[in-house]
This record gives sequence, C-alpha cells and structure tokens, in this order.
Amino acid sequence: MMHMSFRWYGPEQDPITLDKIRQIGGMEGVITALHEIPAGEVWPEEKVLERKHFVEKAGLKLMGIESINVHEDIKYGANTRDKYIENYIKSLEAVGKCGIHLVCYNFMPVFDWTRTDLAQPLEDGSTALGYNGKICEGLSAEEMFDYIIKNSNGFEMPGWELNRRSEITAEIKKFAGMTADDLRANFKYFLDAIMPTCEKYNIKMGVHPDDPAYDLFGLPRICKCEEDLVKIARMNSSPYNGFTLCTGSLGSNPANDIPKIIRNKEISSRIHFAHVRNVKHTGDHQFHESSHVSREGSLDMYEIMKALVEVGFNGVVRPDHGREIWGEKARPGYGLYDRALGATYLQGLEEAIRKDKGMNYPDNIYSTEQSLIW
Ligand SMILES: [Mn+2]
Repeated sequence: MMHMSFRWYGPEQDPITLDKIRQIGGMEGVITALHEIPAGEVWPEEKVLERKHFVEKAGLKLMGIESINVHEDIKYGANTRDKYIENYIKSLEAVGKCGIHLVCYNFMPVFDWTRTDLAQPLEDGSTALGYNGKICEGLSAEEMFDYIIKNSNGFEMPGWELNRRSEITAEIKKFAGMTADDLRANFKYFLDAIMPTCEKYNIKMGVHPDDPAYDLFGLPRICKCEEDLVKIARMNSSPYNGFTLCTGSLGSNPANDIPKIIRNKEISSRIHFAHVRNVKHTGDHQFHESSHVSREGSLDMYEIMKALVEVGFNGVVRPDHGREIWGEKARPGYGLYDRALGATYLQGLEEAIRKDKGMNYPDNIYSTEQSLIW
C-alpha cells in the first residue's frame, strides 16, 4: 500500500502545526526540508536529526526530504560545480545517517513552479493557484517581475521573491543559449556523481517534473513529458535514480497521459514518491488547480491511483497543492484543509481499488508489520 504524507515547512516557517497534521485520517508522516539552508550549502547532520526528533515527538514519521535544492552552478555546468556537488553529497550523507531514505529535488533552471495567480477565485468561493500562459509566455523575467509586483496582493511566489529580481535576471542570462541536451548532460554529470552515495545510504532520489510542463522564459526544461522521463531513467542505471511523479505538474499539459506514463516500464519501477493532485484546464496553456476530486478537474484520479496500484507502487504519496477553503489564509497551495480532504480522498480511492482486486489493505497503518519498509 501507499504511505500517506503531508508536506510541512518546519516549525519556524509553517503555520500548520504537527498536531493538526497528526489528526488527518491515515496520515503517517511528513515530508520536510531545512528551508533555512540555501542551495549549495551543507546540511548539518545534527540539524537533520533535530528535525527528525521534532517530527517523531508529535507521533509522525519523517518520511522524506523535499527538497535538497540543486545549486544553479550544477545546472549550467559552471566550473565551480564540483564543489557544490561535493556539498550535495555531504547533505545526502547527513540525511542518510539519520535514517531518511527519500529525497525529492528538481533540475529546473532558475525557477520552481510558476503561476500567474496565487488566489484565483473559483465558483464555489474558494481560491486556487492559476496559470495563464497568455500573461507570462513571451515575457522577459523583468517583465514577469513587474507583473507580479502589480498583481500579487502581497503574496510572494516561491522563486519569484522580489529581492531576487537582479539575481534572477543574472541567473537567466547564464542559461542563454543552453539547449535541453546541454542541460541533460549536466544532469547526468550530477547523477553519476551522487548515485554511489545514494546506494551506500539507501536514498531514493525522486526528480520532480517541471511545472508547468512546457518551456518558459527561454529556459530549457527536461522533465516535462514521458519521453523526458525515459531519457532521465537512461542517464544512470541505478534504481535510486528515480522520479517524483507529480500528477498536477505533468497534468498541466493535457498531452501528458499520466496513467500511461506511470505504466511505462522504464518509469514505473523508478517512481519513488508520488504527488497526487488535480488541475482543471480552461484553455490552451491555461489552467487552475482544483480540489483533488476527479470530476472537479481534468484528471481522472481513479485511473491515476489505479495505475499506481497496478505497477506496485508502495512508496510515499502526498496530496499536493490544495485550494484555500473555509476562510483559511495559508501559504499559497499549502493550506491545511483542502490538502487534508485530498489525503483522505486518495486513501479512499486506494482502499477501493485494492479491495476490489482482492489485494491486501492493512487495517492498521501504525502496526510494525505494515509500516514503511525501505
Ligand atoms: Mn508536485
């Protein structure tokens, strides 16, 4: 069975407390990170251990790290990259020594996910993250910043913090002229360097797809469709080189058939982590996030969960972004309520699918026998 988790930004940065997360039905643990440590710096083992104990004291498990961010110099292959890769390996060692065996990361140049609206009003009175390519595609980074300043209503989009304006402009310039194959070569260089450590400490690496799943701001993107995922699988044969299967990110492009991607034999055994959420397409390069329920979005969540069950995915899963509902003022996409509803909905789907197939579905997630086995 899958193991349900919840993304948590840590005691300093997340207004949602662990005791609340603990009360979500079927919740086994959290996915977290030392967000205070900048990309490229080493994660101290004692800090990881401290976080792990903090989570365990609340009756939850620390089920994985999201993310240890990859320094931009590694992505564009600067001659300083070896030093940053060495630091990345030290961070992996710290995580591994603390008994944590899952790391989510991405290899997207400069940005994490991009949206044009952090609080798009939906018909039911909730708000959700929205994207309209007509607004941002074709803009330079500077123009995008100007748009955000005018329209963000005080919110900051991760990666688009206003104090990063000059830094981001400079970062984008460094990628000028780089092709997808150039970026892939740098990705392979990184994977080849870290895999021996992942094997030694039993750390499954799950690269997160690009979001949205198409090119933006003239930057190459290499994790946006089935073909891209197969290329990544072939870069390094270690089974620890794998994916975070994010249905909402891949699903931002309607051309991506997610159950088919899950069933691809070169991909399925490398799915180490699943982010499962829904999106509603409203036009070409235009979508908003929706509740997790199939009929509220454009993705068939039953077919997605069925594909995951059928390929034998027994790893860590989490609901991904949620809407803001019931008046909650949350970190955009990361409120408590809608993600909690998503977590229980996904468990309902999995229970029904497994029982229908006569597969085992444990009645107690907290029993040692059924607990997560790595
Ligand atoms: Mn995701």
